[in-house]
Amino acid sequence: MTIDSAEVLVASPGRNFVTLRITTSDGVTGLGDATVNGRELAVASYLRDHVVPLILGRDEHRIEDTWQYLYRGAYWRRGPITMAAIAAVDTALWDIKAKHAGMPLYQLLGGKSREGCLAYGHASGRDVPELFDSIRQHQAEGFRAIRVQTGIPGLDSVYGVAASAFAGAGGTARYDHEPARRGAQPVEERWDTRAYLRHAPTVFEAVRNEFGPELPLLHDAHHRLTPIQAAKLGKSLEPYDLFWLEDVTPAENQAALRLVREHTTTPLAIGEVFNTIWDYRELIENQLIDYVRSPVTHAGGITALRRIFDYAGIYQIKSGMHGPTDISPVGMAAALHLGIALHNFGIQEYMTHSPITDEVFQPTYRFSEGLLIPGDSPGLGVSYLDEVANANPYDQAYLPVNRLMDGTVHDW
Ligand code: KDG
Ligand code: MG
Repeated sequence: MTIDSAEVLVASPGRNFVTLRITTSDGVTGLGDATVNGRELAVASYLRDHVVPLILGRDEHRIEDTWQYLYRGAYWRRGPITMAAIAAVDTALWDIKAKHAGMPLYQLLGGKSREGCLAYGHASGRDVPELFDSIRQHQAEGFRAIRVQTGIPGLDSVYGVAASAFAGAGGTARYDHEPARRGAQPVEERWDTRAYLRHAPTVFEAVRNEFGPELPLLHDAHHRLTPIQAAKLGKSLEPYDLFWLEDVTPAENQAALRLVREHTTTPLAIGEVFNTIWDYRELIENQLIDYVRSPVTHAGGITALRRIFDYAGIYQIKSGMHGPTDISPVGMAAALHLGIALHNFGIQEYMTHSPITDEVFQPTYRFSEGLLIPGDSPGLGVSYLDEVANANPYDQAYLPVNRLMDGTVHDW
């Protein structure tokens, strides 16, 4: 049995997604997510022009060999586009293998290590009262762990706060934090680090006073701080006992995390923009982080991400896979099959998809009492309805660009 066809499907049901569908000579299909937010067409071209021609006719069961062939064989290694393309092939081949076996994928990854994957949702508000409403709504929906982001006095819009909360920002529902905006140019935002560092501890103090000490709280600094600013933030949030503080500094400089670590016991999570195990080497070996943020979609697929988690597990570092809306239901299903099987699972980010997205992908995973549970049908348990997808063609969208108050381009 061989790979007979591989289609690159680009559509915008609710937001843009790139999906790879592999079909084998005996008619089994597998899906992989290759969505790179704001750069979708680059990965679609990489797949169509350079990967699909290489995998046609290959033995669909040789997952490891295909991974090595695409990674080492390209000569040009790593990077988000390459690794998302490899991830899509890898995920689709795991989907196919599990369908051949007649088992949900997690069975091939070692079976269940737990009943479900603890998920965290995104609560946000322009101010503290709005944030409290959002936290209450998430608790009512069943979330047992909650990410907290708020507006900052003096700034018009801030990462992580539902776009619709900001007048004229184009959001449609109260809590629809979707950072990519449709249009030919990215939206520009403004950022003030000192205002943020002053404001953040006051928000967490208010949340702890209102919701008590038990609720696991998370926060994303979204790569905006210098190492010493990050250290200061971690220290100032210590009294509020965060589950994690995420992406405190731009991740390229792994050594920066040593400085942060030396100053704070707030747990650190990083890596949603990493693509390989090499991006984590210093962080894991020196125990500078507590959670690995890479998702299946951007880190070379199940084969490669499993290696990162096994390596992290040696140092008691846990998984915390990225799960925003730009990880498609295919990427989310892959995360849940891996997460339920892993020993060192930590938590799963879960930003629910829009109804039109779910209509295309028909995910069988479910959210129940704070846990995400992968489907039990053979494979990943995700479909792709061409008719619905094709009615929603690709529509260019970009993540925002960030500038400091004086106009200097800053990390977003
Ligand atoms: O595509 C970028 C988003 O997925 C990212 O900004 C979301 O930081 C993010 C998160 O933690 O979900
Ligand atoms: Mg993040």
